[in-house]
Amino acid sequence: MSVTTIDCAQEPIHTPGTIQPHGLLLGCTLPDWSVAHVSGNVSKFLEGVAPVGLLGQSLDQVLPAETVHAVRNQLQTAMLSGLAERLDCLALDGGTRRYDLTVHLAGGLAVIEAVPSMPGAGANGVTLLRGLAGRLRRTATVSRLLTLAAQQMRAVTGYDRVMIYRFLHDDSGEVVAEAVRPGTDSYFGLRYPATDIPAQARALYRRQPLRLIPDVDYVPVPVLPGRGPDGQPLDLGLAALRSVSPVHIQYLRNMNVRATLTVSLMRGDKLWGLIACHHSEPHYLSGALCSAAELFGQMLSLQIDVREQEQEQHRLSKAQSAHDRLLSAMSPRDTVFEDLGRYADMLNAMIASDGLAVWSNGQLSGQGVLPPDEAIAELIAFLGQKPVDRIYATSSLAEHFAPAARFADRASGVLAIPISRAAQDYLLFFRREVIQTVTWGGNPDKAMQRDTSTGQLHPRHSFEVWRETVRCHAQPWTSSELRVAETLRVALLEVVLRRSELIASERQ
Ligand code: BLA
Repeated sequence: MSVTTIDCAQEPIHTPGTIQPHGLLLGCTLPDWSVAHVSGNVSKFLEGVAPVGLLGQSLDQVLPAETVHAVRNQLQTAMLSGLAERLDCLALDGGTRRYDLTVHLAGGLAVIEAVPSMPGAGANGVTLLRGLAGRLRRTATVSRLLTLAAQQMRAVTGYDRVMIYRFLHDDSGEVVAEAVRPGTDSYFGLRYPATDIPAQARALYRRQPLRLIPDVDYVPVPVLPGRGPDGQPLDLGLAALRSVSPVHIQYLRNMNVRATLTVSLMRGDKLWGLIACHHSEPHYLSGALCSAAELFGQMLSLQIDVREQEQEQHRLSKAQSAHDRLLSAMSPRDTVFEDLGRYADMLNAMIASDGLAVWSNGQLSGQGVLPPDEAIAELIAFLGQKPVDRIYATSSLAEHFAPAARFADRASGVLAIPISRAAQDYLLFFRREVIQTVTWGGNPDKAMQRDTSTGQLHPRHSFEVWRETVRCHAQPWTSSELRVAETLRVALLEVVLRRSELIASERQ
């Protein structure tokens, strides 16, 4: 049976019915703050308290007044932010132990989670953030920034391996920076298929920016009762202690990873990537250090955003000035139609290409590496099916237009700018094939299997490096090139219009 990305995305990971055992969870109905859910491990943290005894009690009877007060206030913030909010170092009973709390709203219930505080742990968090703020601001490139961030994160949290994992256009991902303990395998540069982190998990990581799994071999603790008054299991989507999908647990075991921390990296409201940390032994981080790691992720996200915007802006303004030069050089009597060669350098300064051509009045004139003559008519017919009022661009023409596989070496990428409304005229940029070797962390075609007797999904066992040769792909057109192409389209239409007016007036 073939297993697809959709199969993986079906698992309701937000309602596992259990939590990880390193903390406790309470769910209270509102507005009366009566305990409606409790994790089966409360007696481990609160002496002499049995889980069932708590159900139905008011939170005031369970926790000290000061803690209840702080929790109530923090729930207000959580309701506004739609996220889980943290509270550090609070008492849960009359004893001396202190806990780090998170509070959020789920299905109308207030969900409170608590993990033991670690004295002094906050200091490391400050180090982490200070290091980032100071040094990272001064790094020029994104890749240097990411490597420094991985090193900084590893130095403070002590994980064996800290990776910056970046999502690509097809939701696969790549390890783009890494810091490892000497002797630990490197995953730098490896690609992983989209199914490794399915859609519902990516959606959760957008809302819940930090996930800690201190020990993959944990015994899950049930949340009692299994279903609430509405007959539904408690939604643990925003719960820090949420039990991890068994498929993912198996995945980590297959990778020989015993503990992880994952922090989301956002660009706008999109999940740009993850900081993914691995350890070969159980590894726990205090709530204070988790807060710092979460903030570190947010600061790094902003730094990535700033740099990517700067790069984009730089490319755009270079292209924009080439665009202006081109238009001031062109007159209605002398356009790209009359003399493409004269304008080729200016065009390529805007949008780099291996071949440049104009298709006008059923004829192609061009220069550089172009598709073979006999393929042109068919290619133009294919382009003719696309809307005339926008540019068309692909870096893998053969995927959309099968005959292109025959001339992939000459033109795997095409950017077509329609420059007249009635007749089918185009300015065409071509890019040759760039044969790529993608190094996957395990064969992506065998990323998952289904157990035919139980119907359950399993991740792959082997993460052995697997090389794939990708053909029929050109260097992708960047978003700034596409924006420039669109402005060029509008400007050329204008020039073409003036040219036809001129020709018409001369005929009279
Ligand atoms: C979750 N998979 C994840 C997560 C990562 C990865 C980072 C986030 C959860 C976490 O650890 O905190 C994948 N981890 C990686 C990758 C690297 C890494 C790519 O270190 C690279 C170095 N996984 C599968 C298959 C399925 C699957 C076949 O391989 C589905 C059938 C599912 N992965 C899966 C699920 C989750 C997940 C369901 C969510 C786990 C959870 O949050 O409960």
